[in-house]
Amino acid sequence: MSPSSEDLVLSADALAPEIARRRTFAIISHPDAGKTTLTEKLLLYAGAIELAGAVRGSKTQRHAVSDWMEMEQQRGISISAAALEFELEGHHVTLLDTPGHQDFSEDTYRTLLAVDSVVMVLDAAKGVEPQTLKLWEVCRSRGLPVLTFINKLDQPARDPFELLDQIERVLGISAAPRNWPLGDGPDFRGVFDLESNAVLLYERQARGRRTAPIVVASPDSEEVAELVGETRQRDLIEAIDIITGAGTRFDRDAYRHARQTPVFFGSALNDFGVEPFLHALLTLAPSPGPREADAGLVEPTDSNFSGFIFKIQANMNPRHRDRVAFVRICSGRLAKDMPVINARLGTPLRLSRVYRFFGRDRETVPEAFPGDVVGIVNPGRMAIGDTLYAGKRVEYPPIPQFPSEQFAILRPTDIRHKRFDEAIEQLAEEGLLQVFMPTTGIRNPIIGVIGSLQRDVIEARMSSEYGIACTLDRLPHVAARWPNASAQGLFLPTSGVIQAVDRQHRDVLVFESEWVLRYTAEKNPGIEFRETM
Ligand SMILES: Nc1nc2c(ncn2[C@@H]2O[C@H](COP(=O)(O)OP(=O)(O)OP(=O)(O)O)[C@@H](O)[C@H]2O)c(=O)[nH]1
Ligand SMILES: [Mg+2]
Repeated sequence: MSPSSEDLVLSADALAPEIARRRTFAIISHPDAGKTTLTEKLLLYAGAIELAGAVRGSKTQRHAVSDWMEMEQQRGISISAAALEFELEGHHVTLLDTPGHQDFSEDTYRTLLAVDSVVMVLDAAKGVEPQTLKLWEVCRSRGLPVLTFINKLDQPARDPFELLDQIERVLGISAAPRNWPLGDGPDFRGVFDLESNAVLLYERQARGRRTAPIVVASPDSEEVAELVGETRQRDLIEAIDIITGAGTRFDRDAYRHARQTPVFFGSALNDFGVEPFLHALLTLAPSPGPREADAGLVEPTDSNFSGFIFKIQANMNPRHRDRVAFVRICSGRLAKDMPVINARLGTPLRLSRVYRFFGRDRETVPEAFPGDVVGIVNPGRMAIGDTLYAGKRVEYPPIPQFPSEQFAILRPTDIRHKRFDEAIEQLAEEGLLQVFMPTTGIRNPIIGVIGSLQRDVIEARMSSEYGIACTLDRLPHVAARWPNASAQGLFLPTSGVIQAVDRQHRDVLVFESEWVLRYTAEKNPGIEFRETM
């Protein structure tokens, strides 16, 4: 007999310890700051992998687990957010490595909806870069606590005070250093742990071999001079004076309320400072909390299972060409074979397979808890933003799609391929593109994206995952709008606007310029032209 959802329900008391040990966070930053490298080193330290792979490397070299996509490995950039789950020191950690490039920012944005806290990586030579600032705004609006890792100290870096000052000025959050760098670049000697009064020495030749921290009596003790030299010691004492004088003390409460970010210095590539950082993550980062839903806050200890889909990815594993929906669990326990309901459709479904992720790899799990990100195979009826629940109905807020900014006609180079429509449908379901079928003139679909790198990804994936060679001819068009009335009854200019329908067969207009859009709006008073649907 298969279990009913009541048999699988756990009480709040039984759920609480599972929830308390969970840490679910995303790593964010401007491109190239070192998110994937840090992810890989966190996995290495946690014992989840035995050897670290490189972001850029030859074909034969190991690649980072979170950059599993072929194009990620070829270009050395992250394109799609990857989920990694592992156990460490009694904690159950879910780490999401996100892409920094703005063309993929929608994927990163959706990932931020699924986590309880964030790690922000800064390049020590560059400080707060534009994309970091944009992502930080999202974190702020969601009240997500942020830990900062200032990376690449093995290279010439900015003055640490200047970096802290920049975080405070540009991001408007107080920055509390938890360790302090001893030099930088060729002169980098390590960090001083401000909490435990310990020197962590950086050994240039020690790649992979971790040095143990050396606890000292105080920053001005003789030992410190012996370890790092008198000049560095003087600089350190002066820095500590300034830090103490400025009063930016670490305050756990301020961190949890996103008013302060604890700051750590290190070098991900050299596996330096990663261990204390991971430890801080486990001890400081929050476990899953309540979440806003249609009928108020849902506590994670609520015994009714609920969660929402924040990402869909097709063909992750060449062995099973399927589409996986990533579900963030918000409350209750999810057990294998449990009947759940999709709130948008009102339809039941039985989750016979629940997966957990490790980059491209996945394995089935018998159960999962709030904070976990699990995969379920999507038979095509689930969409990003869908809520799944058991027991009492609940629905989480919809996940808006970013408006497309660039448009192109997508043509298969061969005659119409039979998998062409299916491929486009699946990539649209992932949110990698928006698709508009012209109702007059052009016979090929028009796709909308945010940036040009997405076009490269579409071309590459159409070819490698569906075996379809295609070309994308860029159109000059700048915006798609959904009128709140049938397009047939509208007054439309004779050129500069393409009439089309979206995947749900709703009328949509694609405009060649802002000017044509304004003109059309003026000629159709009372009609709304919506940016998203
Ligand atoms: N010198 C030095 N280089 C580093 C360090 N950490 C990362 N890098 C290098 O910086 C480059 C970018 O690293 P990634 O980890 O791919 O950066 P990312 O933030 O994941 O980039 P995107 O995912 O594309 O946004 C790679 O060439 C890394 O080897 C470090 O501590 N020191
Ligand atoms: Mg990356």
